[in-house]
Amino acid sequence: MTRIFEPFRIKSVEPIKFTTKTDREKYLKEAHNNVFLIRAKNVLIDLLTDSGTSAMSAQQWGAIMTGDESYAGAESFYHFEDAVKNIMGFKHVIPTHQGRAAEKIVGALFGGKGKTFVSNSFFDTTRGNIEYSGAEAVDFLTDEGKQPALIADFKGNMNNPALEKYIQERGAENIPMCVLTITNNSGGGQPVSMQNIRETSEVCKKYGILFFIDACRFAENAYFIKTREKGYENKSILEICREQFSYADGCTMSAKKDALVNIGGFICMNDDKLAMEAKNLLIIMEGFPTYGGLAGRDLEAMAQGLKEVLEEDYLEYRIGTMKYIGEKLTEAGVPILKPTGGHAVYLDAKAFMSHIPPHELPGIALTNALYVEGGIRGVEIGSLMFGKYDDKGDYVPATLELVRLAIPRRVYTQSHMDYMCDIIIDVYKKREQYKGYKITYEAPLLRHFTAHMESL
Ligand code: PM9
Repeated sequence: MTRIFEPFRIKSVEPIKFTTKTDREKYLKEAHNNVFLIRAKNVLIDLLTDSGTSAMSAQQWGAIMTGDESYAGAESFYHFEDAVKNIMGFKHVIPTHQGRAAEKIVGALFGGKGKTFVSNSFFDTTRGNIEYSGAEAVDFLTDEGKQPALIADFKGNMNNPALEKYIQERGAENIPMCVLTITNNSGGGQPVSMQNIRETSEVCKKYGILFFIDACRFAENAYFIKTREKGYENKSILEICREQFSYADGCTMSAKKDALVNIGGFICMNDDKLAMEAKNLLIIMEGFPTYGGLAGRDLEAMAQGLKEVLEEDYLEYRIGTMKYIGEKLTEAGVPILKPTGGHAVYLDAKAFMSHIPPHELPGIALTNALYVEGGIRGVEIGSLMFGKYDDKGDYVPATLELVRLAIPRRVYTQSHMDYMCDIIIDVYKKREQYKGYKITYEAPLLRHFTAHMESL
């Protein structure tokens, strides 16, 4: 692939501030060598997350002006509900202010001590909400998904034989819910096949376990099914999306991803009694069920975004962007997680910075080098994020040392992506000169957000 064709014209722009390498060295030092603590205005290309960072369309901004801000029964709610039902087909649609608020309600409804939730891979916030309820969260990712260099079509799949064996051992009565994350963010934005969705649903039905989809990137997943799974090549994205959800009892969604908005989320389900209980919790936690912690204008933006995300030109550009970056980097010998997924490119920092041992945080060395050399902000997904101390206080590194470059939707052009690849390749060529880091401050939980570090 030699060209990314952005299927839009730009109507409104945001300036990018240029900084020098000396400026960036200073900003990084002031931020204690943690890119989370840098002011966004001092970042040239911000790839910290694809969540809530989408550029909205003229139609979405137009819809925002028509938002009905009535407390109860606003028209905007019904537009939003129709848009969700059209794609997902569930009977009840409950808005929340973002994904983790939906997860909190699910955790409160179904969680509790002694219970176990199962998944292909729980995202951090989903796991956090389950564990906060007193329950535990266990992953059953397919073996293919655990091998960064292996090329396979659906590396986000659930390992259903392992799941079924676990259900038999643990007892289905202790497992209230199975959550299938599509695409699988923690596993590299890798897709889940329709066959795997169907099989997971069958396992859940057999044992009477509720089957929910974590739907954040449902349209990106559908595009992979269309282009990679036999029998789906002639189906529309909408048809594929509907089939994905037809196997589930409900879903949680962070609309900050595939609804192309800056804030929003929702829960869907078919069961009347459970939906009533969820709405009762919603009223305490988020707001009345026809706004759920959002303004009417946010509901309008979601309704419109959910239409735009189904456009094939858009999805081709979106998934094609990751492929384009992946091919450019691979050609230059840069080690990446393969194949590229739907929303991000993951650099394999263990191989990239092979001279830096895990306890000296190779992913941080790489993240910080990309910022200093080119003003690019990625995020370490390695031993800073997932490293632990065992019972004796000895350091246990993460299994993988990755740096995620999450691409915001419709924000950057091919020129930005080319610039980013040039910087990564340049850093790769002189990788031996970068040093590791040691942690000088860490919070007891989720330390990567606020840690302070020093170069070794
Ligand atoms: N994902 C991401 O950057 C937002 C930042 S979290 C530190 O990848 C899945 C699969 C997600 C996700 C957020 C959420 C939570 C649930 N499931 O951020 O609460 O990728 O809207 O969604 C982030 P909210």
